Amino acid sequence: MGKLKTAFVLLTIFSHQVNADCGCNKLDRDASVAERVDELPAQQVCQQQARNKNKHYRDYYPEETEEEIEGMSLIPGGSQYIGTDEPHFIADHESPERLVKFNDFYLDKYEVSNANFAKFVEATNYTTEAERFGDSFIFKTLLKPEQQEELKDYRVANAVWWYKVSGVSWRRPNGIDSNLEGLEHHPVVHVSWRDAVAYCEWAGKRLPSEAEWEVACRGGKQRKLFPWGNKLMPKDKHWLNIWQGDFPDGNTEEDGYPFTCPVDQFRQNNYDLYNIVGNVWEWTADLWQAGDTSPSPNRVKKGGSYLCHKSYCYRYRCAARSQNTEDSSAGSLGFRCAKSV
Ligand SMILES: [Ca+2]
Ligand SMILES: [Ca+2]
Repeated sequence: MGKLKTAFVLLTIFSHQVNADCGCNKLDRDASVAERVDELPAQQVCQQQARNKNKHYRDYYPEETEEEIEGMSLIPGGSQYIGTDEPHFIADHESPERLVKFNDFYLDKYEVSNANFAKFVEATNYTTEAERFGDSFIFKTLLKPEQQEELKDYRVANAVWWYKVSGVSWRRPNGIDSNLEGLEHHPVVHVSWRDAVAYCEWAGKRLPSEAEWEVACRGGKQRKLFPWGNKLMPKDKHWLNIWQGDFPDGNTEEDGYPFTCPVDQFRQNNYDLYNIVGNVWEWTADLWQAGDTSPSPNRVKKGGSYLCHKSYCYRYRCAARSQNTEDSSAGSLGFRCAKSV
């Protein structure tokens, strides 16, 4: 196969893998992502809302001595609206708003870090999919200009700021010459959905469902855009790691981070969750299209990343959602784990 043809095939294949980051994903979504329940009686809804109002998660069980799990928050079960009737990306099926019912569960306070993923790899000799494929996707500004020129045929169609680069993996997240020095407490990236599932299983945990993730994101609040409310920058502070300036050529880095930030950097809601929006996208357990039996189906990812900007990827809202195939990996995609009570 000639080089040009190879490049075309790669562009075609991988545009399906990471195109969600450019807002061009158009897959239909089946309605069964979240567990739906009938409308609760009004009194029960009021009780639930009162229970959820601006409380720290520990306040829900003042008389109980629930098991504390290191690095995890207990998300109290109940009913909560997820989704929105005011969708920004209709094709993403952010709407309709619906009430979901869920049990107590634990969720990692932080995205899984490189240090923790390294423990998993050391204990299991696990090889990630990106390592087996031999490449992954990184953002263009991580490449020198001459590297960008050399690899221009390996950009993603309709998202030419993504380059597929040989040798990039979680161990070399920012290019073939990079390493994890100084990134130990940054989120692990270049991990596929299957890699994330393997890690969570090793840790005695699991990936959260989309509904669980979104309920946790909302922090007990109803119908808010962000985990803390509707304003992007209350008190004129940065509450998440996204992109400031003009995408994709002018990141002013006003939040302090051009790429990933440490997993414990931005505390965002009353459930003590950090970077639940922004920093890196997070895999969830859910299929994008229910019943998809293809070999590598799309899975739902949530929360947006350090590359998101309102002008093209306004997906750092709790209701926002996107997808990638199970075997995809990129420098802006990680995960956190959940655990049933
Ligand atoms: Ca940033
Ligand atoms: Ca995140």
